[in-house]
Amino acid sequence: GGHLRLVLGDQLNRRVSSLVDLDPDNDVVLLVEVRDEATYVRHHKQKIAFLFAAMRHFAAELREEGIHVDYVRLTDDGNTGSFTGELGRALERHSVRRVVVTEPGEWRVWAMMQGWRDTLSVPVEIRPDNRFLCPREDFARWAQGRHHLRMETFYRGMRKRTGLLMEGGEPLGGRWNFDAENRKRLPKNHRLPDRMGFQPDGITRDAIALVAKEFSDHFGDLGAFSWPVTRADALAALKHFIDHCLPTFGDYQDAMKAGEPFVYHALLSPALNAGLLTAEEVCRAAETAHREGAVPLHCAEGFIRQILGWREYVRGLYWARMPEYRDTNALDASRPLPWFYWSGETKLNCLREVVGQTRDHAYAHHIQRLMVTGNFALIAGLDPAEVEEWYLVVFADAYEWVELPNVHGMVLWADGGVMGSKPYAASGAYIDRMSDYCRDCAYDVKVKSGPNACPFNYLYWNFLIENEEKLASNQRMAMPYRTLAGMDDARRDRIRQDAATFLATLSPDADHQGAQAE
Ligand code: FAD
Ligand code: DLZ
Ligand code: SF4
Repeated sequence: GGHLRLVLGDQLNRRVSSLVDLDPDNDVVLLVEVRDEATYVRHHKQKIAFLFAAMRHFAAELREEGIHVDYVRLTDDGNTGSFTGELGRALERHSVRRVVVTEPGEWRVWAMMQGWRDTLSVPVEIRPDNRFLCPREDFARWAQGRHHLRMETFYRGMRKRTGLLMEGGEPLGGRWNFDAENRKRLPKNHRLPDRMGFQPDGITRDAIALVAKEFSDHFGDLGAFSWPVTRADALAALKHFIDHCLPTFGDYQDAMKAGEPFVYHALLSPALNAGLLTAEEVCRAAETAHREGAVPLHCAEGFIRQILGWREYVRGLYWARMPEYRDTNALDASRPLPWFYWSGETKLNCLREVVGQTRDHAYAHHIQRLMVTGNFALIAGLDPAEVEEWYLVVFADAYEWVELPNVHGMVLWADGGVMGSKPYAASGAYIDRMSDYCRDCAYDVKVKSGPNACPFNYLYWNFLIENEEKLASNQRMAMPYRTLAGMDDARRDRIRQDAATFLATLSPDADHQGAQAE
């Protein structure tokens, strides 16, 4: 007998380590649709449909190569609903010498795999995940002994290691970072590029119909589904992005506009995270476009930093600090997640816009995640575990390895500063500067207190007051705390009162939306 090669739903790449030495004459590739993976959190319908469609296409491609694929569908008779159960059943169907698998993205599945070593009838070989540029061990070595990890240091090391945007050992253009040039608001009447949508084919339509039937009570709509679900389509999406969006990407990276969920963003994260594209090839494509003169350096650098820097960094941090990482709550935040995170029914226009597009597309771009849903969660003191679950549910690209450091660390500062040097708290002025949301809002972003005031304004100061003991000594918070110190008691009381009145209107259940939802 040969090897049984289990490929998980986010490892859909012919070059993944579990398939490199595949022997088509003797080996079997196993892919399984299992209910546990769709429901350990109740994922957005588009995320499940995307993965099932991508898995089915990948299986078909392997079969075309003449590879023996054993594919278990969600509704097949006897499907046990779990990786462990399906692996056990497959071992009864095939006589193999060992199981080969690539280590998973998530700790939860890693722990499951450790159990397989004891319970399965054949040896299990767990191979390193070669879909990333920085091996887990290398990151762990770098992170060892540092309490505060900083992305920028890591990123420069990765630039040197890969040679991306480097020249003679120096950063191309003489600078590592062009962030300052990436902060523009979208001008009025600015025409955004057309986006490349992918019409679902028969396989994808089947997956969509299956999800509509089996997971009808999950969050999200399926109607606008247009994700690339094959490697060929993902490569076409990459090319479209490089040709039409990347040349302007950097300038408007932080911009938000009502009715425009995508701006100049890549929309590549679901494909990247599922293995349809590799980080390396995406970065090389951006670099090549710059070297050929099609893309300015600050745009190529800004984009490569997201992937070579942030993406590798959060993944390394996740594995270096799990499983303890998830359990901290540095700011002792405990307010339940308001229902409007699911319904979108809120008078705060920025939140209504972002939740609405998230329901329609299983997507929001970085600044929306960070400065709208994220910032609100931070300054309203929402419970980290509930916020993390929301982020893991609602986006087509969400996996714990990338979601958790971004939410627990970057957004909520629940890790006490491992991931980011200070909380990204901001008042309404930031949202007003980077978007047009405030124009159509029931609240007035220029008003600081009272019933018409933008809630972000008083929640921001309330957050600083409530966390004074924990944050006032943070160097990078010195400026706002100096301003706070200059406020008299009456002003502080007013802030606390406005915040208490507003927060009392938030309800975690659908039936008690209160004044907030009108
Ligand atoms: P672009 O803006 O065009 O960026 C290009 C690529 O860079 C992305 O595809 C992604 O692979 C990478 N990238 C950018 N920022 C980050 C980052 N902070 N961490 C890791 N990779 C990054 N990304 C996910 O893939 N899954 C998540 O579950 C996820 N959760 C997030 C939660 C919060 C609170 C925040 C602030 C960010 C989160 N991100 C997550 C990162 C980022 O928002 C998304 O990767 C990005 O919006 C995906 O859209 P895009 O492909 O159009 O990205
Ligand atoms: C997210 C997901 C879903 C919804 N369904 C499946 C599935 O049926 N089969 C599968 O192999 N993988 C699925 N996945 C992706 C896994 O959750 C992912 O591989 C683990 O979280 C490890 O990162
Ligand atoms: Fe959001 Fe405040 Fe602007 Fe309304 S006024 S859109 S709540 S930032």
